[in-house]
Amino acid sequence: MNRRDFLKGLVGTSYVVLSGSSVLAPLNALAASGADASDGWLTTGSHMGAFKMKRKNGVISEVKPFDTDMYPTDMINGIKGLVYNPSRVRYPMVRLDFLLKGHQSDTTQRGDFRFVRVTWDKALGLFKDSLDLIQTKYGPSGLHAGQTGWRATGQLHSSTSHMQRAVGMHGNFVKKIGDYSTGAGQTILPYILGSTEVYAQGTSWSLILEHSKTIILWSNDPYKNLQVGWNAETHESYAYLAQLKEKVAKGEIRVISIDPVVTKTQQYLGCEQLYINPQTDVALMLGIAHEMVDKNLHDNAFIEGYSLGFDQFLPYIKGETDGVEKTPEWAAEITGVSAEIIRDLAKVMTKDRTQMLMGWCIQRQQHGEQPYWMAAVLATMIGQIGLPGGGISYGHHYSSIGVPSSGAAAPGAFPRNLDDGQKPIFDSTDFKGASNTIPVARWIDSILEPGKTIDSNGSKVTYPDIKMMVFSGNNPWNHHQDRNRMKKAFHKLECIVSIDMNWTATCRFSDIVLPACTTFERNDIDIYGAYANRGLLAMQKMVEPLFESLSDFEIFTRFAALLGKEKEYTRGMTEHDWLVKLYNDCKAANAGKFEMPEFEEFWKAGYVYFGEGEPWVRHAAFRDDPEINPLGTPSGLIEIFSRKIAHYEYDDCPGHPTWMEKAERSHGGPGSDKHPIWLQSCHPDKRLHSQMCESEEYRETYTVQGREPVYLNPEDAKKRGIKSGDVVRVFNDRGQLLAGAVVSDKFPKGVIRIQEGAWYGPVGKDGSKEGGAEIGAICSYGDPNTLTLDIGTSKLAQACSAYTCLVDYEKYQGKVPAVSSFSGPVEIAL
Ligand SMILES: Nc1nc2c(c(=O)[nH]1)N[C@H]1C(S)=C(S)[C@@H](COP(=O)(O)OP(=O)(O)OC[C@H]3O[C@@H](n4cnc5c(=O)[nH]c(N)nc54)[C@H](O)[C@@H]3O)O[C@H]1N2
Ligand SMILES: Nc1nc2c(c(=O)[nH]1)N[C@H]1C(S)=C(S)[C@@H](COP(=O)(O)OP(=O)(O)OC[C@H]3O[C@@H](n4cnc5c(=O)[nH]c(N)nc54)[C@H](O)[C@@H]3O)O[C@H]1N2
Ligand SMILES: [Mo]
Repeated sequence: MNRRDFLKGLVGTSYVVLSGSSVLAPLNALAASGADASDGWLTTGSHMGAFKMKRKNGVISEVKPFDTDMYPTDMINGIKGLVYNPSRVRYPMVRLDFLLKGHQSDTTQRGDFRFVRVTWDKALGLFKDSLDLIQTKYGPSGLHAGQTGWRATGQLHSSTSHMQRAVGMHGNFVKKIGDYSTGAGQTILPYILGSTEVYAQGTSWSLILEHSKTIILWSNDPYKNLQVGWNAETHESYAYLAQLKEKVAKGEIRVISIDPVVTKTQQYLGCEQLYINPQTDVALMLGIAHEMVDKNLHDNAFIEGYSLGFDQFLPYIKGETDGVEKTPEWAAEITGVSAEIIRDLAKVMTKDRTQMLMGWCIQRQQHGEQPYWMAAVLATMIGQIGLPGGGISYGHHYSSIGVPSSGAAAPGAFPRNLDDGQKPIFDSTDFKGASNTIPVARWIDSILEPGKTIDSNGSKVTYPDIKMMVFSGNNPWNHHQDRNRMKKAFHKLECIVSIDMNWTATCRFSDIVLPACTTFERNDIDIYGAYANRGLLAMQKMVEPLFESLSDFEIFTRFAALLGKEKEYTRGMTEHDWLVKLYNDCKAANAGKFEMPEFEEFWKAGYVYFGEGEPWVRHAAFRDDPEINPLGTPSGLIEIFSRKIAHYEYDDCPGHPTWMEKAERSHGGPGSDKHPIWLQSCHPDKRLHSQMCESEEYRETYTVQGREPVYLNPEDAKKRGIKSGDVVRVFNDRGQLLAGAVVSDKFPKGVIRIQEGAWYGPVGKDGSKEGGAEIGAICSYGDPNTLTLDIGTSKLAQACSAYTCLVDYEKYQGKVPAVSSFSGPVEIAL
């Protein structure tokens, strides 16, 4: 029987839904079956830091912070639940209708969560068949395997690299440029300051503490956001924040948090908070600039010596170009900050040494390029760029930026791309006139409108006709905006493959789901301290992979074997060989500078320590001599006016920073008459995006009636008859969700927060999981991206605009459906 006949034979076959018990089998009992002689304390790392973990009877029994971590995150209490939780993908599974009909399946069923268990061989075979079909029928423009995200740390098991190398050995595919984090910032700042800035090492905290008199936290909550890092966090930044708190208390440093919301950092530091209407920061900055010019507070010498284009910008401030003078009164009207405070800010920021610390949230909104550009202009007008404790930083809330780097060479990683000389089986690079790279947040647009040409950072992008997607190490049904629009796009895809540890919403909307093991079920090496690069951590396997899960290395080694390319893939090395090689290469690179023991000794000790680095000032060399050390901008100077950008003639990103109204804005802005509330979907305090939402007991420490909290302003809530503990329906024309009310005076009128990363759990009108496939289905748990707007920031960056989003809410009246996010699929036996 050939495959087609086999599949045909299945159509009409009756099937049974397996009862819940098989899906929710007691996990600890299963885990305990792997009892191991080598019990004891082991070392490992993760985005949340380094830990010691105790293995008892083959099960993780205790987790405690690493010896050197003085400020461990509370999330450590959720770590065990990452391994033992009911959302784990236990074995390879295929969506029912895809198993029956392959690429002819009814794609509107996608998301109904009906899956059939298959063997690894079967699943990998179907995966390869689909890739064959796509490459044969459509070529590389039919396949997108380029999305990335917060896959577990570790230089060997980088899941995205494994997937892209293996799939790349089969054929070429569409990739992405930029990321959701800083898409607008990293695109605009190279024009203005000559580098992305967002991912650059910043002025050392010790120098900021020594020299700054004023620190502006602009849209910035470092106390919350430094809990996690791109590599295992040392959490050393918290030692500096503790010193800052002391200096604030003594009146030695004035810290002003400019934010619509009272942040965790503001509460910790006990510093000043300046409320601002959401999405209006550019207007505030323009008002401040106007006052600086008006009172001649700006540093003319610095502007002349180090920047270009101030004279082209000045007429805009003065209203000569558009008839609107950007006075403090004008800004007050838009921002809700009084003209008096704006005048005072101009004085304060120019009086003493002022360090501006920008968060990333304000560039994840429409025209997100503008606040970053205008902040650079303000810093230029202040004239302290390149001085210790002065100027501007775009990263001190992220991954140990500001903690001096040790200067040691970091270890390499398992290769993402093919080795020199290797060729894919399907070697075509014919993208049929479409682009092979698209802006990261525009992939849904591309699926919906193939062939459309858009502007993007000075060039044109033509959307490829994507028919298949492969996801590993990222969770697009968390990270992307507008779920109902995503459903429409997914109806157009023929095949979706996901590799994950958990039944994320992305797996739910996939056709083939492959179980990866967690980072605690394999060996790896991590960089300890991200930007600080304090040393190397041994990530020692705690327990054997649960159920039928495999490491990403193993999954794609098996996949490569199917392609007849196993040796090419692994270079003939085992996982252990790779670990030793990565370590030894790093040892060789550091020879004579940093002593590293032999691999075995390192592995036994659990870590190598490189020591501390030297304090450092960002942009100091440029300040010292801008001719010898020019910035990477076209002129080598700070570009207040960019000829290059002006030349693009974009209506939504002109040649100098500009205040532009948003598509949706609260507090009297567009759309607020219909949906008056601004939804901010900030990064979660007790999760890493969607990761750790699956950690059951820990989740229960913050949920309300089992649902994600929605933080509400007391007056707004009262008006709607809502109190803490109620179930609330939040809605707009794009979607609806249920969440649990937490009424808090930290949130101003017209503002609510639902943290991103809340697992999408759609249910039908009857409350069923299967009904979650429907467009318009309500989210039973509270994923804010059910509601967010899916547009590019501008023609320049085309980045994510999740924070341009208006909603309304009410007390939920109907029968409250069960949360459908965490219990795995509806398992079907054929
Ligand atoms: N509304 C709104 N949306 C946002 C944001 C926002 O602020 N508001 N923020 C945006 C930002 S800045 C970001 S960075 C993104 C984050 O978006 P993502 O990075 O996509 O989010 P994560 O939830 O971290 O997804 C990582 C996935 O990888 C899986 N994973 C982890 N380790 C491994 C592994 O070893 N192997 C495999 N195969 N899988 C693994 C995890 O289980 C998880 O499902 O979200 C973006 N979306
Ligand atoms: N605990 C934890 N930490 C994390 C992450 C996580 O998932 N969990 N994710 C990491 C990642 S990938 C990223 S990209 C970073 C994200 O870093 P950011 O994007 O900087 O973080 P957020 O906490 O989302 O937003 C910071 C602040 O911006 C404010 N804000 C929002 N809109 C506006 C506005 O219009 N004007 C002003 N003035 N303020 C505004 C919010 O109220 C919030 O207090 O965090 C990193 N750190
Ligand atoms: Mo991010």
